[in-house]
Amino acid sequence: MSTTTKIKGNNALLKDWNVESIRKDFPILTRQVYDKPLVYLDNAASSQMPQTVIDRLVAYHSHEHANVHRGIHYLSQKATTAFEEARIKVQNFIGADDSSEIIWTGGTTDAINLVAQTYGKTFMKEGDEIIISEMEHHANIVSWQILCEQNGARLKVIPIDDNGDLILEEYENLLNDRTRMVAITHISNVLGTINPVKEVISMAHEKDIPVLLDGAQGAPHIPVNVKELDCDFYAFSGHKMQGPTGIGVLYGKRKWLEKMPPYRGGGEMIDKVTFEKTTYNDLPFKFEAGTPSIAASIALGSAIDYLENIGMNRIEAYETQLLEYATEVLQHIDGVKIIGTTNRKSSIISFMIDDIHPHDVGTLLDRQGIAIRTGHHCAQPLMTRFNIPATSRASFALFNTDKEIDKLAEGIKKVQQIFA
Ligand code: 7TS
Repeated sequence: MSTTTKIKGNNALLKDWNVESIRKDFPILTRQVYDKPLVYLDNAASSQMPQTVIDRLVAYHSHEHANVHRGIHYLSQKATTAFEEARIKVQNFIGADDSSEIIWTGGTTDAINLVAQTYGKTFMKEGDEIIISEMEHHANIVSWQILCEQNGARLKVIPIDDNGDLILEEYENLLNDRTRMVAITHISNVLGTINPVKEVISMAHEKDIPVLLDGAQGAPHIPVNVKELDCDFYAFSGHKMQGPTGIGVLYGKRKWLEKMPPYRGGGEMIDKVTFEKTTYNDLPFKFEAGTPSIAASIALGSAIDYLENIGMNRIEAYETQLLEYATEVLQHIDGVKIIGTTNRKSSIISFMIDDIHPHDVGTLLDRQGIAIRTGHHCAQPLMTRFNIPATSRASFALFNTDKEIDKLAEGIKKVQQIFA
Protein backbone atom coordinates (compact mmCIF):
# COMPACT_ATOMS: atom_id res chain seq x y z
CA MET A 1 0.00 0.00 0.00
CA SER A 2 1.31 3.37 -0.85
CA THR A 3 1.51 5.97 1.90
CA THR A 4 0.67 9.55 1.16
CA THR A 5 2.21 11.00 4.32
CA LYS A 6 5.66 11.94 3.29
CA ILE A 7 8.79 12.27 5.34
CA LYS A 8 10.74 15.32 4.34
CA GLY A 9 9.52 16.44 0.91
CA ASN A 10 8.67 20.13 0.65
CA ASN A 11 4.88 20.00 0.81
CA ALA A 12 4.33 23.71 0.21
CA LEU A 13 5.96 23.45 -3.21
CA LEU A 14 3.84 20.42 -4.03
CA LYS A 15 0.46 21.81 -3.10
CA ASP A 16 -0.78 21.74 -6.69
CA TRP A 17 1.30 18.84 -7.92
CA ASN A 18 -0.80 16.54 -10.08
CA VAL A 19 1.23 13.56 -11.19
CA GLU A 20 -1.66 12.01 -13.11
CA SER A 21 -1.90 15.13 -15.23
CA ILE A 22 1.88 15.09 -15.78
CA ARG A 23 1.71 11.44 -16.82
CA LYS A 24 -0.79 12.33 -19.53
CA ASP A 25 1.93 14.48 -21.15
CA PHE A 26 4.05 11.37 -21.82
CA PRO A 27 2.51 9.13 -24.50
CA ILE A 28 4.92 6.26 -23.85
CA LEU A 29 3.54 5.80 -20.33
CA THR A 30 0.30 4.40 -21.69
CA ARG A 31 1.98 1.48 -23.43
CA GLN A 32 2.23 -2.06 -22.18
CA VAL A 33 5.29 -4.28 -21.98
CA TYR A 34 4.66 -8.05 -21.99
CA ASP A 35 0.98 -7.23 -21.49
CA LYS A 36 1.78 -5.32 -18.31
CA PRO A 37 1.56 -1.54 -17.86
CA LEU A 38 5.01 -0.03 -18.32
CA VAL A 39 6.71 1.04 -15.09
CA TYR A 40 9.61 3.10 -16.33
CA LEU A 41 12.34 3.43 -13.70
CA ASP A 42 15.40 3.88 -15.91
CA ASN A 43 15.43 7.65 -16.20
CA ALA A 44 19.10 8.00 -15.28
CA ALA A 45 20.01 6.13 -18.45
CA SER A 46 17.52 7.94 -20.64
CA SER A 47 14.25 9.57 -19.66
CA GLN A 48 11.10 10.05 -21.76
CA MET A 49 9.81 12.91 -23.88
CA PRO A 50 6.49 14.70 -23.35
CA GLN A 51 4.19 15.14 -26.35
CA THR A 52 5.17 18.82 -26.71
CA VAL A 53 8.78 17.83 -27.36
CA ILE A 54 7.78 15.08 -29.80
CA ASP A 55 5.46 17.57 -31.55
CA ARG A 56 8.29 20.08 -31.80
CA LEU A 57 10.47 17.50 -33.54
CA VAL A 58 7.68 16.61 -35.96
CA ALA A 59 6.84 20.26 -36.67
CA TYR A 60 10.47 21.07 -37.35
CA HIS A 61 10.91 18.13 -39.71
CA SER A 62 7.55 18.71 -41.38
CA HIS A 63 7.69 22.46 -41.97
CA GLU A 64 10.93 24.12 -40.92
CA HIS A 65 13.92 22.01 -41.82
CA ALA A 66 16.95 23.60 -43.45
CA ASN A 67 20.60 23.98 -42.55
CA VAL A 68 21.52 26.74 -40.10
CA HIS A 69 23.85 29.73 -40.34
CA ARG A 70 24.51 29.31 -44.04
CA GLY A 71 21.45 30.06 -46.08
CA ILE A 72 19.88 33.34 -47.02
CA HIS A 73 16.64 31.63 -47.89
CA TYR A 74 13.53 31.76 -45.71
CA LEU A 75 13.72 28.26 -44.23
CA SER A 76 17.38 28.49 -43.35
CA GLN A 77 16.78 31.74 -41.53
CA LYS A 78 13.78 30.33 -39.70
CA ALA A 79 15.75 27.23 -38.63
CA THR A 80 18.66 29.43 -37.53
CA THR A 81 16.39 31.59 -35.41
CA ALA A 82 14.79 28.58 -33.69
CA PHE A 83 18.21 26.99 -33.18
CA GLU A 84 19.65 30.13 -31.56
CA GLU A 85 16.52 30.66 -29.48
CA ALA A 86 17.02 27.18 -28.07
CA ARG A 87 20.57 28.12 -27.11
CA ILE A 88 19.21 31.10 -25.19
CA LYS A 89 16.74 28.81 -23.40
CA VAL A 90 19.67 26.68 -22.28
CA GLN A 91 21.57 29.78 -21.18
CA ASN A 92 18.65 30.94 -19.03
CA PHE A 93 17.97 27.44 -17.72
CA ILE A 94 21.43 27.21 -16.18
CA GLY A 95 21.88 30.92 -15.45
CA ALA A 96 24.84 31.56 -17.76
CA ASP A 97 25.92 35.12 -18.55
CA ASP A 98 25.80 34.82 -22.29
CA SER A 99 24.57 32.41 -24.97
CA SER A 100 28.08 32.34 -26.47
CA GLU A 101 29.08 30.28 -23.41
CA ILE A 102 26.66 27.53 -24.47
CA ILE A 103 28.22 25.01 -26.85
CA TRP A 104 26.01 22.38 -28.47
CA THR A 105 27.54 18.93 -28.20
CA GLY A 106 26.40 15.38 -28.83
CA GLY A 107 25.89 14.86 -25.07
CA THR A 108 27.75 14.87 -21.78
CA THR A 109 30.40 12.46 -23.03
CA ASP A 110 31.11 14.62 -26.04
CA ALA A 111 31.25 17.75 -23.87
CA ILE A 112 33.80 16.28 -21.44
CA ASN A 113 35.95 15.01 -24.31
CA LEU A 114 35.86 18.50 -25.78
CA VAL A 115 37.27 20.01 -22.60
CA ALA A 116 39.87 17.28 -22.17
CA GLN A 117 41.11 17.65 -25.73
CA THR A 118 41.14 21.45 -25.88
CA TYR A 119 41.64 22.79 -22.38
CA GLY A 120 43.72 19.75 -21.53
CA LYS A 121 46.04 20.05 -24.50
CA THR A 122 46.51 23.77 -24.03
CA PHE A 123 46.98 24.03 -20.29
CA MET A 124 48.46 20.69 -19.24
CA LYS A 125 51.78 19.01 -19.69
CA GLU A 126 53.67 16.01 -18.41
CA GLY A 127 53.39 15.61 -14.65
CA ASP A 128 50.34 17.87 -14.30
CA GLU A 129 47.37 16.47 -12.44
CA ILE A 130 43.65 16.11 -12.94
CA ILE A 131 41.48 15.33 -9.92
CA ILE A 132 38.40 13.19 -10.39
CA SER A 133 36.50 11.07 -7.86
CA GLU A 134 35.86 7.42 -7.19
CA MET A 135 32.20 7.77 -8.19
CA GLU A 136 32.69 9.04 -11.77
CA HIS A 137 30.93 7.75 -14.86
CA HIS A 138 33.44 6.40 -17.41
CA ALA A 139 32.84 9.54 -19.49
CA ASN A 140 34.57 11.55 -16.79
CA ILE A 141 37.38 9.03 -16.33
CA VAL A 142 38.36 7.76 -19.74
CA SER A 143 38.27 11.19 -21.46
CA TRP A 144 40.98 12.30 -19.03
CA GLN A 145 42.92 9.04 -19.29
CA ILE A 146 43.15 9.50 -23.05
CA LEU A 147 44.58 12.97 -22.44
CA CYS A 148 47.02 11.54 -19.88
CA GLU A 149 48.23 9.03 -22.47
CA GLN A 150 48.78 11.88 -24.90
CA ASN A 151 50.57 14.36 -22.66
CA GLY A 152 51.84 12.48 -19.61
CA ALA A 153 49.44 14.15 -17.18
CA ARG A 154 48.22 12.08 -14.20
CA LEU A 155 44.84 11.26 -12.73
CA LYS A 156 44.30 11.65 -8.98
CA VAL A 157 41.19 10.19 -7.41
CA ILE A 158 39.17 11.50 -4.45
CA PRO A 159 38.07 8.49 -2.40
CA ILE A 160 34.53 8.14 -1.09
CA ASP A 161 33.26 6.73 2.20
CA ASP A 162 30.88 3.81 2.73
CA ASN A 163 27.81 6.05 2.45
CA GLY A 164 28.96 7.32 -0.93
CA ASP A 165 30.19 10.74 0.14
CA LEU A 166 33.37 12.35 -1.12
CA ILE A 167 36.05 12.45 1.58
CA LEU A 168 36.78 16.16 1.45
CA GLU A 169 39.92 16.01 3.63
CA GLU A 170 41.45 13.65 1.08
CA TYR A 171 40.40 16.02 -1.68
CA GLU A 172 42.12 18.89 0.09
CA ASN A 173 45.31 16.81 0.30
CA LEU A 174 45.19 16.09 -3.42
CA LEU A 175 44.99 19.75 -4.44
CA ASN A 176 48.47 21.06 -5.16
CA ASP A 177 50.39 23.28 -7.55
CA ARG A 178 50.47 20.56 -10.23
CA THR A 179 46.65 20.31 -10.27
CA ARG A 180 45.28 21.74 -13.51
CA MET A 181 41.67 20.57 -13.38
CA VAL A 182 39.10 19.17 -10.97
CA ALA A 183 36.42 17.18 -12.81
CA ILE A 184 33.67 15.65 -10.70
CA THR A 185 30.10 14.59 -11.05
CA HIS A 186 27.37 16.85 -9.70
CA ILE A 187 25.17 13.84 -8.88
CA SER A 188 26.31 10.21 -8.95
CA ASN A 189 24.43 8.10 -11.49
CA VAL A 190 24.80 5.03 -9.26
CA LEU A 191 24.64 6.26 -5.65
CA GLY A 192 22.44 9.31 -6.18
CA THR A 193 24.85 11.34 -4.03
CA ILE A 194 24.50 15.08 -4.58
CA ASN A 195 28.06 16.22 -4.18
CA PRO A 196 28.93 19.38 -2.19
CA VAL A 197 30.07 20.99 -5.41
CA LYS A 198 30.11 24.56 -4.12
CA GLU A 199 32.64 23.54 -1.50
CA VAL A 200 34.62 21.50 -4.02
CA ILE A 201 34.72 24.48 -6.37
CA SER A 202 35.70 27.06 -3.79
CA MET A 203 38.50 24.84 -2.51
CA ALA A 204 39.85 24.49 -6.07
CA HIS A 205 39.43 28.17 -6.85
CA GLU A 206 41.51 29.11 -3.82
CA LYS A 207 44.36 27.61 -5.81
CA ASP A 208 43.13 29.00 -9.17
CA ILE A 209 42.20 25.55 -10.43
CA PRO A 210 39.18 25.32 -12.74
CA VAL A 211 36.36 22.86 -12.07
CA LEU A 212 34.29 20.87 -14.53
CA LEU A 213 31.01 19.46 -13.29
CA ASP A 214 29.52 16.43 -14.98
CA GLY A 215 25.90 17.52 -14.81
CA ALA A 216 24.35 14.56 -16.65
CA GLN A 217 22.32 13.70 -13.54
CA GLY A 218 22.24 17.24 -12.16
CA ALA A 219 20.55 19.38 -14.81
CA PRO A 220 17.53 17.05 -15.18
CA HIS A 221 16.70 16.87 -11.47
CA ILE A 222 17.69 19.95 -9.46
CA PRO A 223 17.87 23.68 -10.18
CA VAL A 224 21.30 24.52 -11.59
CA ASN A 225 22.83 27.98 -11.69
CA VAL A 226 26.35 27.97 -13.07
CA LYS A 227 26.99 31.51 -11.84
CA GLU A 228 26.03 30.66 -8.28
CA LEU A 229 28.04 27.46 -8.40
CA ASP A 230 30.88 29.37 -10.06
CA CYS A 231 31.87 26.22 -11.97
CA ASP A 232 34.15 26.70 -14.96
CA PHE A 233 32.48 24.04 -17.09
CA TYR A 234 29.14 22.22 -16.83
CA ALA A 235 28.25 19.30 -19.11
CA PHE A 236 24.85 17.64 -19.60
CA SER A 237 22.70 15.61 -22.01
CA GLY A 238 19.27 16.30 -23.52
CA HIS A 239 17.94 12.76 -23.39
CA LYS A 240 18.03 12.55 -19.60
CA MET A 241 15.98 15.74 -19.22
CA GLN A 242 12.88 15.09 -21.33
CA GLY A 243 14.69 15.98 -24.55
CA PRO A 244 15.85 13.84 -27.47
CA THR A 245 19.07 11.89 -27.92
CA GLY A 246 22.02 13.23 -29.87
CA ILE A 247 22.14 16.61 -28.18
CA GLY A 248 23.94 17.91 -25.14
CA VAL A 249 25.53 21.03 -23.80
CA LEU A 250 28.87 22.26 -22.65
CA TYR A 251 28.74 25.45 -20.63
CA GLY A 252 32.12 27.09 -20.24
CA LYS A 253 33.25 30.38 -18.79
CA ARG A 254 34.10 32.71 -21.63
CA LYS A 255 37.59 33.36 -20.26
CA TRP A 256 38.44 29.67 -20.79
CA LEU A 257 36.54 29.08 -24.02
CA GLU A 258 38.34 31.98 -25.65
CA LYS A 259 41.73 30.51 -24.83
CA MET A 260 40.84 26.98 -25.87
CA PRO A 261 41.64 25.88 -29.44
CA PRO A 262 38.92 24.36 -31.63
CA TYR A 263 38.02 20.73 -31.02
CA ARG A 264 37.11 19.61 -34.51
CA GLY A 265 37.78 21.18 -37.87
CA GLY A 266 35.20 21.77 -40.57
CA GLY A 267 32.43 24.08 -41.67
CA GLU A 268 30.92 26.70 -39.37
CA MET A 269 33.88 26.82 -36.98
CA ILE A 270 36.05 28.89 -39.35
CA ASP A 271 36.46 32.57 -40.05
CA LYS A 272 38.75 32.47 -43.10
CA VAL A 273 40.41 29.46 -44.70
CA THR A 274 43.46 29.43 -46.96
CA PHE A 275 45.85 26.56 -47.54
CA GLU A 276 48.45 28.48 -45.58
CA LYS A 277 46.40 29.39 -42.53
CA THR A 278 42.88 29.25 -41.14
CA THR A 279 41.36 31.59 -38.62
CA TYR A 280 38.45 30.56 -36.45
CA ASN A 281 34.93 31.72 -35.85
CA ASP A 282 33.76 33.47 -32.69
CA LEU A 283 32.25 31.66 -29.72
CA PRO A 284 30.29 29.47 -29.55
CA PHE A 285 30.68 28.48 -33.23
CA LYS A 286 34.41 27.85 -32.91
CA PHE A 287 33.49 24.57 -31.21
CA GLU A 288 30.63 23.57 -33.50
CA ALA A 289 32.16 22.15 -36.66
CA GLY A 290 29.78 20.76 -39.26
CA THR A 291 26.01 20.66 -39.41
CA PRO A 292 24.71 20.43 -35.85
CA SER A 293 21.78 18.41 -34.48
CA ILE A 294 19.35 21.19 -35.37
CA ALA A 295 16.09 19.39 -34.65
CA ALA A 296 17.36 17.96 -31.38
CA SER A 297 18.65 21.36 -30.18
CA ILE A 298 15.29 22.99 -30.88
CA ALA A 299 13.47 20.12 -29.18
CA LEU A 300 15.77 20.42 -26.15
CA GLY A 301 14.58 24.01 -25.97
CA SER A 302 11.01 22.68 -25.78
CA ALA A 303 12.02 20.20 -23.08
CA ILE A 304 13.42 23.11 -21.08
CA ASP A 305 10.14 25.00 -21.56
CA TYR A 306 8.33 21.94 -20.25
CA LEU A 307 10.55 21.58 -17.17
CA GLU A 308 10.52 25.30 -16.40
CA ASN A 309 6.78 25.45 -16.73
CA ILE A 310 6.53 22.90 -13.93
CA GLY A 311 9.49 24.38 -12.04
CA MET A 312 12.80 22.70 -11.26
CA ASN A 313 12.38 23.35 -7.54
CA ARG A 314 9.01 21.57 -7.59
CA ILE A 315 10.46 18.70 -9.63
CA GLU A 316 13.25 18.37 -7.10
CA ALA A 317 10.78 18.38 -4.20
CA TYR A 318 8.57 15.74 -5.83
CA GLU A 319 11.46 13.48 -6.76
CA THR A 320 12.82 13.80 -3.23
CA GLN A 321 9.51 12.42 -1.97
CA LEU A 322 9.73 9.55 -4.43
CA LEU A 323 13.25 8.75 -3.26
CA GLU A 324 12.25 8.88 0.40
CA TYR A 325 9.30 6.61 -0.23
CA ALA A 326 11.38 4.15 -2.26
CA THR A 327 14.07 4.12 0.41
CA GLU A 328 11.47 3.47 3.11
CA VAL A 329 9.88 0.63 1.15
CA LEU A 330 13.05 -1.05 -0.08
CA GLN A 331 14.88 -0.96 3.22
CA HIS A 332 12.06 -2.94 4.79
CA ILE A 333 12.37 -5.83 2.38
CA ASP A 334 14.50 -8.58 3.93
CA GLY A 335 17.61 -9.31 1.92
CA VAL A 336 17.67 -5.93 0.13
CA LYS A 337 20.63 -3.66 0.70
CA ILE A 338 20.79 -0.10 -0.60
CA ILE A 339 24.11 1.08 -2.04
CA GLY A 340 24.49 4.83 -1.53
CA THR A 341 23.19 5.92 1.85
CA THR A 342 24.19 9.54 2.23
CA ASN A 343 21.44 11.95 3.24
CA ARG A 344 22.07 14.32 0.30
CA LYS A 345 20.64 12.19 -2.49
CA SER A 346 18.84 12.67 -5.76
CA SER A 347 16.19 10.33 -7.18
CA ILE A 348 18.40 7.32 -7.84
CA ILE A 349 18.40 4.16 -5.75
CA SER A 350 20.87 1.32 -6.28
CA PHE A 351 20.37 -1.94 -4.44
CA MET A 352 21.55 -5.51 -4.06
CA ILE A 353 19.41 -8.52 -3.25
CA ASP A 354 21.07 -11.31 -1.25
CA ASP A 355 22.23 -14.22 -3.40
CA ILE A 356 20.60 -12.94 -6.61
CA HIS A 357 22.65 -11.38 -9.39
CA PRO A 358 21.40 -7.94 -10.52
CA HIS A 359 21.04 -9.21 -14.09
CA ASP A 360 18.54 -11.82 -12.90
CA VAL A 361 16.71 -9.16 -10.90
CA GLY A 362 16.51 -6.89 -13.95
CA THR A 363 15.36 -9.66 -16.27
CA LEU A 364 12.61 -10.87 -13.94
CA LEU A 365 11.38 -7.34 -13.20
CA ASP A 366 11.32 -6.62 -16.92
CA ARG A 367 8.90 -9.52 -17.40
CA GLN A 368 6.60 -7.71 -14.98
CA GLY A 369 6.79 -4.54 -17.07
CA ILE A 370 9.26 -2.83 -14.74
CA ALA A 371 12.25 -1.22 -16.48
CA ILE A 372 15.28 -0.70 -14.25
CA ARG A 373 18.96 -0.79 -15.14
CA THR A 374 21.35 -3.40 -13.89
CA GLY A 375 25.08 -3.65 -14.34
CA HIS A 376 28.06 -1.45 -13.56
CA HIS A 377 26.34 1.68 -14.88
CA CYS A 378 29.54 2.76 -16.64
CA ALA A 379 31.17 3.19 -13.24
CA GLN A 380 33.37 0.13 -12.88
CA PRO A 381 35.83 1.72 -10.41
CA LEU A 382 32.86 2.50 -8.16
CA MET A 383 31.80 -1.16 -8.27
CA THR A 384 35.35 -2.06 -7.24
CA ARG A 385 35.13 0.44 -4.36
CA PHE A 386 32.04 -1.32 -3.00
CA ASN A 387 33.41 -4.74 -3.88
CA ILE A 388 30.38 -5.67 -5.99
CA PRO A 389 30.10 -6.68 -9.65
CA ALA A 390 26.97 -4.67 -10.39
CA THR A 391 23.85 -3.18 -8.84
CA SER A 392 20.17 -2.99 -9.66
CA ARG A 393 19.15 0.63 -10.04
CA ALA A 394 15.79 2.35 -10.08
CA SER A 395 15.95 5.99 -11.15
CA PHE A 396 12.93 8.26 -11.00
CA ALA A 397 11.58 11.17 -12.98
CA LEU A 398 8.80 13.67 -12.43
CA PHE A 399 6.16 11.31 -13.85
CA ASN A 400 6.81 8.35 -11.54
CA THR A 401 4.47 7.52 -8.68
CA ASP A 402 4.42 5.87 -5.27
CA LYS A 403 2.24 3.18 -6.83
CA GLU A 404 5.03 2.33 -9.24
CA ILE A 405 7.42 2.08 -6.30
CA ASP A 406 4.97 -0.34 -4.69
CA LYS A 407 5.04 -2.37 -7.90
CA LEU A 408 8.84 -2.39 -7.78
CA ALA A 409 8.69 -3.68 -4.21
CA GLU A 410 6.17 -6.37 -5.13
CA GLY A 411 8.32 -7.26 -8.12
CA ILE A 412 11.40 -7.63 -5.93
CA LYS A 413 9.51 -9.92 -3.57
CA LYS A 414 8.41 -12.06 -6.51
CA VAL A 415 12.00 -12.32 -7.68
CA GLN A 416 13.00 -13.43 -4.18
CA GLN A 417 10.26 -16.07 -4.18
CA ILE A 418 11.42 -17.43 -7.53
CA PHE A 419 14.94 -17.80 -6.17
CA ALA A 420 13.90 -19.10 -2.73
N1 7TS B 1 27.98 11.27 -16.72
C1 7TS B 1 27.03 10.75 -15.92
C2 7TS B 1 27.03 11.09 -14.47
C3 7TS B 1 26.06 9.92 -16.48
O1 7TS B 1 25.11 9.41 -15.67
C4 7TS B 1 26.09 9.62 -17.85
C5 7TS B 1 25.12 8.66 -18.47
C6 7TS B 1 27.07 10.23 -18.63
C7 7TS B 1 28.02 11.02 -18.03
C8 7TS B 1 27.13 10.05 -20.11
O2 7TS B 1 26.03 10.65 -20.71
P1 7TS B 1 25.81 10.55 -22.29
O3 7TS B 1 24.49 11.17 -22.51
O4 7TS B 1 26.92 11.25 -22.94
O5 7TS B 1 25.80 9.08 -22.60
N2 7TS B 1 24.64 7.70 -17.57
C9 7TS B 1 23.99 6.55 -17.89
C10 7TS B 1 23.51 5.70 -16.90
O6 7TS B 1 23.58 5.91 -15.70
N3 7TS B 1 22.95 4.66 -17.50
O7 7TS B 1 23.07 4.79 -18.83
C11 7TS B 1 23.74 5.98 -19.09
